[in-house]
Amino acid sequence: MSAAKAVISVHFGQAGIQVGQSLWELYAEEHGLGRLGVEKKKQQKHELREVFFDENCDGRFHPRLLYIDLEPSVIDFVQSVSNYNPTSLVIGQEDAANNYARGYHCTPKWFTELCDDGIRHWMERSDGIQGMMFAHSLCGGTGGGFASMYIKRLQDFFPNVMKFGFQLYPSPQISSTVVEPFNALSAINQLSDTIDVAAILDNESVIKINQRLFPTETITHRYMNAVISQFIGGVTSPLRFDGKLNVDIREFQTNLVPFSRLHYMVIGHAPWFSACVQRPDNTSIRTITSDTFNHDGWSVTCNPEYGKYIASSLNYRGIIPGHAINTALAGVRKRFDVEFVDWSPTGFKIGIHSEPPKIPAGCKIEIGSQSCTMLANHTALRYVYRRIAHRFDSMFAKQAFLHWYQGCGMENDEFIEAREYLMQLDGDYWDAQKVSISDDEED
Ligand SMILES: Nc1nc2c(ncn2[C@@H]2O[C@H](COP(=O)(O)OP(=O)(O)OP(=O)(O)O)[C@@H](O)[C@H]2O)c(=O)[nH]1
Ligand SMILES: [Mg+2]
Repeated sequence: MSAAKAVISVHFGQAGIQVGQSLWELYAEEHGLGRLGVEKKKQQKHELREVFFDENCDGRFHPRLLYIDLEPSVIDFVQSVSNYNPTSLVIGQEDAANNYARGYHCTPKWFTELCDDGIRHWMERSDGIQGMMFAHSLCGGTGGGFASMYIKRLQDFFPNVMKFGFQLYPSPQISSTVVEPFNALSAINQLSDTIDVAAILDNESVIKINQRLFPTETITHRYMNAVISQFIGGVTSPLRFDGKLNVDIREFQTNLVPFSRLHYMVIGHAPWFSACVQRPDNTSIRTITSDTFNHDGWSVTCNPEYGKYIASSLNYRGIIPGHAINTALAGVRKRFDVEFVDWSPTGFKIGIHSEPPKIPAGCKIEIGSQSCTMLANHTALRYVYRRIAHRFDSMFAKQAFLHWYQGCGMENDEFIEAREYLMQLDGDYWDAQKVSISDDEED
């Protein structure tokens, strides 16, 4: 079967694949599919199931995805519980040991060719591709190093296919390994010219949302990935369901990226509920809209008071009258922490579709019948890049850990170039923000 307007999703490394596991459970639930892609519910008229799923001749719907990891254990586990189409799995023998350079420079050719086979398989089964979506942590060797190299390769093969990344960045206070800033900084630089829109996340932000929802529980990856899936599911829902004021994948870019370098987005989402905390009485569209702009429900640690919105796209789900959204946004415009750059003052691109959000069985998050997910281009993101640069600088100045990278063929110049890119980005955000005369004395 062919699929029109297909999206191919590629998940790299442990974080990318485990997030994928939660996300595809969510997609299956939202599209009425059971285990092994068997249809539980007939496809609805407004449902664009074929965008993310491929219907096989046996009538089952297969996720149009690739799971790619340089080592087998994560995919083996995921496969033992989910039974994906084997064509979707690209498995290596040895991971990149948290080393960007090892993933980027030392991956065997046969592995890259297996990835090509996977992409080719989905390309051949589709009538047209509207885009590719990537999910990975930039902090690891596979998700940072190999993914950067491979996405650049895809850019050479398919320069006109829109590329959308969901990227996990290092958190401000917590990290699994000390070299995360080295890996992330290099990956951000390598991906800067290949990714059209990057939605960024960090685990600290995700853990804080979880801690509010489940104050007495230990927050595991499963909890974190359920929250991340709500973010990603909210962003992709206009591609998966037809609606009033629809948004397609190119429109994200057209509306949100005024200069190609500034293509990084924060995701905001509301409401967040759980069985462990009391549901607020008021879950009107006004409250949901306002909460979407509260940075404690955002995907990345970033304070909007330190910057301005360049653009934002709001995607509503559920039965919602347009005038309720207009009233809610009029209220949001008055907030002191919602300020737009003065050369782009209107700012809100709205999408609405009537399909309410869902959660897969076993997920402890609760949801209402309406939700709002925002993708926003915001100049306060410069502080995310500053944070990474600062942590990089202190280790680089001491030449700490560099021998691991040099041993895999990476030159120090590559780090220096990546560091310069972050500096340029910082300057670009400042230029985007500063137009108004009164802002002169910042920094
Ligand atoms: N949110 C989330 N983060 C994860 C998960 N697994 C790992 N991480 C984070 O991802 C970062 C490390 O990246 P990984 O994805 O484990 O590394 P990898 O891409 O497999 O690369 P190598 O193992 O080095 O080859 C750390 O910051 C972890 O905290 C997960 O399931 N969910
Ligand atoms: Mg790994």
